[in-house]
Formats: sequence, structure tokens, C-alpha cells
Amino acid sequence: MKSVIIPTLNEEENIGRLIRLIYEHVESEVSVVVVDDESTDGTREVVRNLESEYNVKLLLRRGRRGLASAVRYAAETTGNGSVAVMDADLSHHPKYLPLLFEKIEEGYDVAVGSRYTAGNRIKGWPGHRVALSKGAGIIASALLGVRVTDPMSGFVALKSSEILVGGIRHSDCKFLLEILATDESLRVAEVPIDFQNRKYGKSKLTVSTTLRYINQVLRHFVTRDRRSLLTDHEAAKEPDPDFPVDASGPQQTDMPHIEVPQSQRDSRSDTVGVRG
Ligand SMILES: Nc1nc2c(ncn2[C@@H]2O[C@H](COP(=O)(O)OP(=O)(O)OP(=O)(O)O)[C@@H](O)[C@H]2O)c(=O)[nH]1
Ligand SMILES: [Mg+2]
Repeated sequence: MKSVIIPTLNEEENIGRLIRLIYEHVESEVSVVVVDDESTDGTREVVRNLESEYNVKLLLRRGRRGLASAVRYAAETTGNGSVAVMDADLSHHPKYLPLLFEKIEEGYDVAVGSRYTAGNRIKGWPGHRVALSKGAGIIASALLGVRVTDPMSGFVALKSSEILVGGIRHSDCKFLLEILATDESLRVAEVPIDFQNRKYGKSKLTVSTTLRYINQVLRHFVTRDRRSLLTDHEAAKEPDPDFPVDASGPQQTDMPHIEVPQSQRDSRSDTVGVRG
């Protein structure tokens, strides 16, 4: 069974539209998993109302705990089949889901919905935001040795949810970049997508999230140790006693520091690549 994970934080105007649209574009045996971080609007009610009509599961977490950790939390529930991740805000059109899953069926481990391949359009973003996003992707790719045009994409399909469970350590990091930077053996394809800025609801992108992300990329580059991406000071925070145990917590803080030999570090740019 294929799954589609959708993280939500106050997306009541978008999530119902998106779920309906997904089932117009994918076969019905796909299961949608919405993972909500205590939205204060009607997001949860909208999803609950669709549970009887569609194959939709709602996972609830308490407090805002971060997009990447929400994705990982959901991935722990989806079993071994292939899985896609997409934003709830209708920026990612479900018509691309079959194309992403097709790449996985062809044998790739990861299929990235790429906004910056030739001929694609970004609708609704001002020029400076496109430049910032594109530039950040180029710099991160260069520093971390990841060869995809859009390593910051949040629209992706993966062969197995294990890649998400094993690869995501940061609560707020751009999870695709983290996965690609820490596992050089993944076979990666890109699927060109048009991207539409959200029409409803508010962006959750904050300055502190951006700064934390820059810090992570730079720390990794300075130490020249890909395992440095696997330490997260956020994870050392006291766990919320009311919150269902999120497996990413203890594993993050207990993660041993492993030195990567120089030879291994140098070989990585040869093995992470885009095919197809
Ligand atoms: N569960 C959960 N979902 C989140 C969290 N932060 C953001 N999201 C969801 O993650 C997706 C991406 O967030 P956005 O706010 O659209 O961030 P963005 O796409 O970088 O920025 P904009 O497109 O400008 O809004 C959306 O579906 C959000 O609802 C979070 O802390 N927890
Ligand atoms: Mg968005």
C-alpha cells in the first residue's frame, strides 16, 4: 500500500481541498496520513469529516514540534510500502504524485518534485523569494555534495518509509536535504513540477527556522563530517509528558559521534546523483 504523508499546522482552508484532489489523481489504494501539530483552527475536524469517505488517517501531536519531525512521526506508522510527502497548502499539485511513484517503481529510492528544472514555473512567489530559495538550494548542494536541483523541496516520494525514519534527525531541518546529505547510496530521480504559492492560510516559515537551518548546513560544512547533521540541540529539550512518545527524541540525543574517514567523505559526490 502506498501512503501520502501531509504535515499540517492550521490548514483548514487547504486540507479538505487537497485530500479530494489527491483522490482525483491517484488510485484509491493510496492511504493519506495527515499529521497535525495541534492546529488551532478547524484542520482536525475537516480531516475527521473525510475519514468515512476516503482512506485518510489523522495523527495528532501536541504543540508545534516541527515539520520534519512530524513527517518522521507519520512515517513510523505507514509500514514498508512506498511513501510520498507533500505540503498541505496546495503548493504541490497531486497530479505529480503518479509521476513520483512511477520513478520509485522504476527502481529509484527517492523521487524529488523539483521546482528548478528547466521550464518549470513558480507561481505567486516574489522574485526575491525564488532567488533565496534557489540560492539556498545551490549553496547547500555545493557544501554538502548533493546533486539535485531542488534539495529544499518538500514534495517527494520514497521507496520506503524507512528512509524517512532512519534519515530525519532534525525537527525543523529541510528533511530531503538531510536525507540526501547523510546517505550517499540513495538512487535519486527528479520530476519537474510547477509550484503554486499558497492562496489560503499563513506561512509557518519563520526567521528562527531559517537561521537554524543555515547553522546546520554551515556546521556540517565546517566540521566536514556528514554525521554532524545528525546532532540536534533541539532534540535535547525536555520531552512533553503529555505527548505520545516521539521516537526521534531519545535516538537523536543518544546518537554516537562517528568519524567518517577522509576517503569515504571524498567519494560521496560520485555516488549521490540524479538519473532519469
Ligand atoms: N505537523 C506540522 N506541520 C507543519 C509544521 N510547520 C509547517 N507545517 C506544515 O508543513 C507544510 C509546509 O509549511 P509552509 O508553512 O507552507 O511552509 P513553506 O511551504 O516553507 O512556506 P509558504 O509556502 O510560504 O507557506 C504545510 O503543510 C504546513 O501546514 C509543524 O510544525 N508541524
Ligand atoms: Mg508552503
